[in-house]
Amino acid sequence: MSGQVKTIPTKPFSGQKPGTSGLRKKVKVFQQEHYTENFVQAIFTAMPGGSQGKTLVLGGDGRYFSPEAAQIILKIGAANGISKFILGQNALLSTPAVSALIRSLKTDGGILLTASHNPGGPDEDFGIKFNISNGGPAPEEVTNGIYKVTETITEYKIAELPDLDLSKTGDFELGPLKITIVDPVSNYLSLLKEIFDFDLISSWLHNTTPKPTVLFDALNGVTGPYGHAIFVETLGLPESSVQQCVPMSDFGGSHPDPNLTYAHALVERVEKENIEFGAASDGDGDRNMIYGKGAFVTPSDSVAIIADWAEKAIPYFKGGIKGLARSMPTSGAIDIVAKAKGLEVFEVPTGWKFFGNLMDAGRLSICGEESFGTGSDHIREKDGVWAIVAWMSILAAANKEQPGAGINDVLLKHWKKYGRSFFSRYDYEGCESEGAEAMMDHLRKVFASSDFAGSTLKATSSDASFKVASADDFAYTDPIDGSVSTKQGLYIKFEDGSRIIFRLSGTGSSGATVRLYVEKYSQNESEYGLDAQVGLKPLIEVALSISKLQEYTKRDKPNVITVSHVAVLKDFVC
Ligand code: VG1
Ligand code: CO
Repeated sequence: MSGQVKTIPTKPFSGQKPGTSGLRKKVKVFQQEHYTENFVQAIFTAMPGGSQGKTLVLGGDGRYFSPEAAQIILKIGAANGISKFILGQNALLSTPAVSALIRSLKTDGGILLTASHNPGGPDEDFGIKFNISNGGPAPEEVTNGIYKVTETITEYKIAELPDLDLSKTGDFELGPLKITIVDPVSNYLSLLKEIFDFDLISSWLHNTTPKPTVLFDALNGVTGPYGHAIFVETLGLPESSVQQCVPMSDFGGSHPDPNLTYAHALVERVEKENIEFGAASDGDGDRNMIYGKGAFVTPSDSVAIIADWAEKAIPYFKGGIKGLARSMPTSGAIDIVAKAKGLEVFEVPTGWKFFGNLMDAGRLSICGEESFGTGSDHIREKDGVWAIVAWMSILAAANKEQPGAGINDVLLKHWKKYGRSFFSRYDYEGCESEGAEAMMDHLRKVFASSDFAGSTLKATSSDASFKVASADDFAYTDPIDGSVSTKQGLYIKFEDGSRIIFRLSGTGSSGATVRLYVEKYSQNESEYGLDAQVGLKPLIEVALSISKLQEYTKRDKPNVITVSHVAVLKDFVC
């Protein structure tokens, strides 16, 4: 086994098109003979500048099939001239940690083994994603190139090598490959220590009376060791302040998705023990949820509030903020902060890959997505643990101004200053693709009619009505490289500033997920305490009737509703 290269004949598999964030399919699909190999070969073939002599980072959330996929990638990489791989121990690295390693070690990119917040295990999801040398997800130009190769592939190259022992850190050689296996946490932790003032956070946690209680939940995903290193080892909190912190290949059988539905173990303890600050992250560590006693921060508010406090609470931003951004469906709360601060603000399509160019060009510092993704230009992925430490920094700073301030105080103060954007997302998971596509086509036809703009849409259970200002398929021209992305979600904007958006998910592994987003802005203080569900009801009725969603998808209820105060798992009705 000298690393001799074998050329294996193969045939294309259909559907190897990377979605919003990499290729995600059921494990059983990846386990088919040649399936994973084809896609991995396509990454090496389509890699910008070719694969010869490149150094790549490799790691992921530790989900089922990760060790097998890592071995395949090493062998196909060796056969394609890759010179070095830097791996996380046991192939574990959070998505933000991969991005940080690519940037600090100046590698040519990385391969991530993750399906993020999707469940794991032999019957669940696996995923592979390619990141480029800036540390961010490959842009569409590259992912389209990868997809093109998968459509015509006839052979792949693989080196005959023994499996690598992934469990030991250090420098190794594997045939022609140089290998370094690193502790997954240390590089990332030093980066966070450069960004944040841990002494400030520590002093808030230890010198306040009564001491604020904290709970971090890794949902059995990859951030367990990161959370332990931060909360217990760095901040000196008790072991009881972290839970579900051992990465499991099936995430303990649940969804590693930090929302009020799937992070119920956190929600229950926060409520029962009246915990001041609770937080969770997803399977691969790029998402976050902030939840303290009686206070849930919507991701759209979270990014706006971080942007508002950044210069005051986070040393990394002391020199100033360059610009702000959000994905299209995310509420406009951050736009209002940008306006107040005189900063540029960008609206990009859903998916973190669209923020990278703006950051590289020095025009973007802080950005977020409504889907529990928040981050900054310290790396090129969204960063769950960063967002959680950012929120602790804000609370520490807020306590200096107003002793005893909690999450609710920060929220209320923000709304009083800037107004409140009510926001809600309905997810209809597991729909038939045909019906979901037909609903989108139906909406496109409605939008195309000349009298739609200017028409009035009425709610079904009240007198509320909304006048359409504009309606279209969202398209984006990247301000840096001029690339155009079309069909990024259907939106209706109303004259009062409210919005309705429909998108089909690009991260599911089978069938279709319809996402319906609604937003309404209010400057009426008496409404700030309202449950978003109440304030948004008329808009939701309008959305359901104009889209004929129930007719097309045969679903009368969503699976997950994310709103300002509560997210509930509805009965699955199909
Ligand atoms: C979802 C979210 C999107 C996010 C993407 C990846 O995509 O809506 O905002 O960037 O997941 O997140 P979609 O196409 O299913 O709506 V993660 O944590 O999977 O890397
Ligand atoms: Co994720």
